[in-house]
Amino acid sequence: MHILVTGATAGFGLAIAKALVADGHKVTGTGRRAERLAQIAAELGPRFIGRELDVTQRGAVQNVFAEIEEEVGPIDGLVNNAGLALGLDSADKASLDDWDDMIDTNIKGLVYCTHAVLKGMVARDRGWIVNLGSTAGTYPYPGGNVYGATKAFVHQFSLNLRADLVGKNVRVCSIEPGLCGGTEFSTTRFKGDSAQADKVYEGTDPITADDLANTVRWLISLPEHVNINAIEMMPTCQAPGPLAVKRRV
Ligand code: NDP
Ligand code: 8X3
Repeated sequence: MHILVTGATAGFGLAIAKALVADGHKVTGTGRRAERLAQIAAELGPRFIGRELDVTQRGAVQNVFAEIEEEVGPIDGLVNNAGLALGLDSADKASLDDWDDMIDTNIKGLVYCTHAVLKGMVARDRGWIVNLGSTAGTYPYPGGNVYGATKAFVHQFSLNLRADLVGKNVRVCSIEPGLCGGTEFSTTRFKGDSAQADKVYEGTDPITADDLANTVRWLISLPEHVNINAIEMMPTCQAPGPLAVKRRV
C-alpha cells in the first residue's frame, strides 16, 4: 500500500511510518522540518518518501498530495496525525494565537488532507483514513479548552465521514489516546519547557508511540468490510474520573 502519514518527523507519526515501512508499505511522511525528513529517509530507505508540508497551508496540501500521487501512485491510506496542544492556561488566560494555531492544525489541516484524498478513494472504492483524536475530545480537563474541542471535532468529523461513505470500501477511524509519553507533545505544549513536560509523566507508565503504531497495524489488518469507528485508549495508570464539585468553604 501507499500510505501518507502527516507529522512523521516525531512521536506517533514517526513510529507509525517506521512500522508501516517495516511491514513493506510505501510511506510518504510529511512535516515542517525538512532536515528531520531527510534523516528519516536515510534511515528507512527507499520505501520512505519525505515531503516538507505545513498542513495549515491549504494550497500546499493540495499541491503536495497531487504531486505525490503522480510520483508514487494513489494514496491507499492516510494517517491524519499532525497536531498539537499549546498551553494549559484556563480559557480566560489563554493565548488567542495558540487557539488559532490549534484550530488551524488540528481541525483545518486535518480537513485539508482528508479532502485531498477522499475523491480518489471514493472513485477507486478503496482506502482508509485514520485520524488522531484524543480522550481530551471526550473528557474535559482544566486548561484543555480549545485543544479538547479540536479533538471533539476530529471524533465527530470521523463519524460524519462514514455517514457519507456508507456502502463504500473507504474506512475511517478516530484513534483517541489518553496519556502518552516519549513524544514531543508536552514539550510543544509547554513551549520547550522540558522540566514541566517531564512532570506530566512522572510515576506513570504511559502509552507509547509504538503502542499507537501497533494499533494502526491492527486496524489496517482487518478485512475491508470491517470499519472500527473509534478507539479510545488509555494506559492502565489512567481512568476517567469524577465530575468536579466546587464546594463553599
Ligand atoms: P509530537 O509533538 O511528538 O509530534 C507532532 C507531529 O506533528 C510532528 O511530527 C510535527 O512535525 C507535526 N506537526 C505539528 N504541526 C504541524 C503542521 N502545522 N504541519 C505539519 N506537521 C505538523 O506529538 P505526538 O506524536 O504525541 O502527537 C501526534 C498526534 O496525536 C497529535 O495530533 C496529538 O494531538 C495526538 N495525541 C497525542 C497524545 C499525547 O499525549 N502525546 C495523546 C492523544 C492524542 P513538524 O514539527 O516537523 O511539523
Ligand atoms: C493528549 C492527551 O490528556 O494530554 O491528547 O490532552 S491529554
